[in-house]
Amino acid sequence: MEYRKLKPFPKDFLWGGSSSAYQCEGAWDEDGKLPSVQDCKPIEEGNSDWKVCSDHYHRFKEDIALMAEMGFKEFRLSIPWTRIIPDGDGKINPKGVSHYHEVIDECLKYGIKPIITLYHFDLPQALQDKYNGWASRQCIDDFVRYCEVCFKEYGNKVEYFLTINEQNMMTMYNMGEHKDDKERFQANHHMIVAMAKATIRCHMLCKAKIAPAPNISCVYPATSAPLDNLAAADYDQFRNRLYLDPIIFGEYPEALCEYFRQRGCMPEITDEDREAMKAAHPDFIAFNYYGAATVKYVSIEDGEKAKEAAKKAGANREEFMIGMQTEPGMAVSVSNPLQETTSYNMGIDPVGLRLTLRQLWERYRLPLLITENGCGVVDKLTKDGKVHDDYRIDYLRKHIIACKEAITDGVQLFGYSPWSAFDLVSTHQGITKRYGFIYVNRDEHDLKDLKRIKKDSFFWFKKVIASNGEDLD
Ligand code: IFM
Repeated sequence: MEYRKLKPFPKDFLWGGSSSAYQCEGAWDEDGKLPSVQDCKPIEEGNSDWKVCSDHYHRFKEDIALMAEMGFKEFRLSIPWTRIIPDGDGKINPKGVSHYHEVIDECLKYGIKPIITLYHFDLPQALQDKYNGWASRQCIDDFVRYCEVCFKEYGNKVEYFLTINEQNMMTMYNMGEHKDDKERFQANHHMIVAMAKATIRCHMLCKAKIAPAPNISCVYPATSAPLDNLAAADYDQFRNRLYLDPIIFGEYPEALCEYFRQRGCMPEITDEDREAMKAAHPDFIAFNYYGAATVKYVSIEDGEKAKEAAKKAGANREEFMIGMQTEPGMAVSVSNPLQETTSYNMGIDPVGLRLTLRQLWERYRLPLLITENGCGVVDKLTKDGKVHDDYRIDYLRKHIIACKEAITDGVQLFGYSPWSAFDLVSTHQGITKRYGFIYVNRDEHDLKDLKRIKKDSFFWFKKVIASNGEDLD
């Protein structure tokens, strides 16, 4: 609906920006850190590796000072498990622990609240080698032990922890490279139990609030056909609710359980797992949003054929994506000609953001925090030493208005943390695809001087924050 007047953002609304360690820190083997699975993954052709990234590990003071200049109220960063417990289950690394005390203290010096992601795709490689990572139940206890170190060390200065970033993307795109769906969904279940147990321990050990941080988007049916509408509801269970219902309600969505059973991939759930899932109560929901999904119905037979064809195509990324986005007898994800996209084919859909916010609020009744949303494109450093990123301003403006509309709808939204605070290395498109308010002067392989340059969006966002979201011009 269209309102005549929109409500203002709450007075203490958290404006800021996000990052993840392996994409910005560099220093991949310094101060006792051992490799994570990200450090060991083959690099896509033409892209830079993770060794230096934006060199944030060494330049965090400069970066945080710039965030303070923009007026940030929060900064979302991740702590790599491999800096705190380098091999995942052995000795605690004092240098790693003290580094994040310094980072957190630097944020607090400026009144910026650090929001800490405990896991952002970066499993210790040692655990991958030792027991096949999340496919093993042992990973639950090792993750919880690592989280406990963080709660004890930082819990008296950090107000917000996030357990696992984009668990749903890891499962949907099989980032753990599991051998089949049975193992893939068992690993997913272990992550759910690990989050539940970490949530419980956080509440026991400190006063901080804690939440999951999946990538959530509303799902549109490709047509008004009844079966496409069913596909949209089913895909919502698969894409979104599979990762939120168990941690918030303590139960998997029912229809999806039957679907998994009939496909032979229902995870084994112990009584202890159920108990932890029921006893865990996240304080809020953090979520990343980059555009709505659109699906159409696909029969079991056609879906199986599409998956087989994708498998045969092997390493071809496009075919791989088709395979991963097809759920036989449920839905296939399709592109939406009515949704605008960026040059990297990512959605630009602020209406979808409003709808997503409403659906989350209506379903779970927990306060919401947007932990990622942003415009990843090629930015050009012009001869005058500036970056005129009016497209980013336009993108963010539309999404901030959508947040305001959702707040007017009654949604309890308490922060907006776009991706990313400053330029960092994208997982698939390297540093070429940039999201930040602050330009980092480097190319894919030429590190140049890594100088920080304020983009036009820097000055614009500063104004937005100073006016608490009223001045969006
Ligand atoms: O770079 C990623 C991030 O690690 C997780 N969310 C999506 C971002 C942009 O693609």
